[in-house]
Amino acid sequence: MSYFNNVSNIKYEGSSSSNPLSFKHYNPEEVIGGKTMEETLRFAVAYWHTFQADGSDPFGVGTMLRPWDHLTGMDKAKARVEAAFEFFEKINVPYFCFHEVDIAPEGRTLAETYKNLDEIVAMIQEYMKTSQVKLLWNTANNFTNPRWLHGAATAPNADVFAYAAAKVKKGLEIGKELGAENYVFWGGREGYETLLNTDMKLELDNLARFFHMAVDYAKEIGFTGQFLIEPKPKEPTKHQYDFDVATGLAFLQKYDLADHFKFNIEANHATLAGHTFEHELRTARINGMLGSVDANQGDMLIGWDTDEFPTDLYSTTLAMYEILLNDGLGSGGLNFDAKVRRGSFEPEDLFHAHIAGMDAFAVGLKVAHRLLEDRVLEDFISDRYESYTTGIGLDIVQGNTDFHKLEQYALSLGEIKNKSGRQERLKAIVNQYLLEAQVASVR
Ligand code: XLS
Ligand code: NI
Ligand code: NI
Repeated sequence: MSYFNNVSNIKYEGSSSSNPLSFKHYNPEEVIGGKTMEETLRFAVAYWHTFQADGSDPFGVGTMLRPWDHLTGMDKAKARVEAAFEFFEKINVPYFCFHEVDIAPEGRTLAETYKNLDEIVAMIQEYMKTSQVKLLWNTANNFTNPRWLHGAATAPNADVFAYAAAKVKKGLEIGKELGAENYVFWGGREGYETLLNTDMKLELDNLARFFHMAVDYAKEIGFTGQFLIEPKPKEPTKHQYDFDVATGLAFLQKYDLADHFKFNIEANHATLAGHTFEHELRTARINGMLGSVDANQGDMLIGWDTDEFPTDLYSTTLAMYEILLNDGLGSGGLNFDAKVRRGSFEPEDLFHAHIAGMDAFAVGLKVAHRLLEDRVLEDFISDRYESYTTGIGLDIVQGNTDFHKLEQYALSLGEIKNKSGRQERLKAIVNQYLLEAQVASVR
């Protein structure tokens, strides 16, 4: 049975190809900086957006046409697994990611949900035996069902906390069974709507207790995947507790969890927090906490999480720059937490969208690699901070001075001379590298 009949395996054809169903820049075997593109980029398909999303929005019903539409319940779930593995193979991604509700329908009871999950997980396991595709991460959907309306691990109701724990426990068992390389905690409804009814301290303490129990259980069953927190500042709640990387890091450090977690950074969540994507990547990287990426992009004119496929080459370049400086993503990857627009309702659009995203990151990788090779920004930056390599600057960074000595030094200074930051020049250089990457691959 084939679900995407009119699409065959997507191949690299180079930037001069006019075949829309081909990669123009993503050449999985091409070696850049000692690693193949496939090894560095580690792309993943998000099960929820690609096989579940129906295109509905607050103003209209679903629009997507999918070859499994006529089915229901477990039959639909099984068709989706078949379709998913066909899609993974045709688009040539090495990884996928899911919430448990994406792969199997919730039952009337938790036990029934487990039963549905076990059946689908066994089916996925069979497919994984013959397929190359691996599980980048799984996660729990503890936000859609009405029981989560006040949150999960931060809910005011202890029964809800217990139910959330059971779901994560099961998720870790599934992750172990399927060889997940990471396990993700996105905040869902962990946050608040109004402080008038919220015990913020208890909710945060409980969240930490929840994470500690998850760490303990992973150890108990021998689940060795990396734990990841995915920050987001708002939506669905007004204030999400895992606001951004800096907030998440302070939380992890306060509760003695920092050794067990890294961050899964989503581009659109960064911009919702009032940061750039690269700011969040940098904050995680310099703290040794950059784990994985939800590769998408937002829309500056729309104030919510639009989860668009990433096509902005400037942004993918600066993201890949951080990722290369991080020496790659380790067990993480670039997961397309992105959905086709409501008007792009044909199955074929799923291919066009992934091709666009994969090519955008491939260009980003090439350009970032050349920028690093030529030490364009590195040399400029080390020159900019040169004053800290000798004299009083060296004393400061080596801890050999104090306010008395610094005051004496300052009093002896004549007029202070600053150097230009050359921002516009640097942006022009990055553009030059971006355009040259294009030209080079057309030749
Ligand atoms: C929602 C999040 C979600 C996580 C996984 O905004 O991005 O999709 O990635 O729960
Ligand atoms: Ni995400
Ligand atoms: Ni998102």
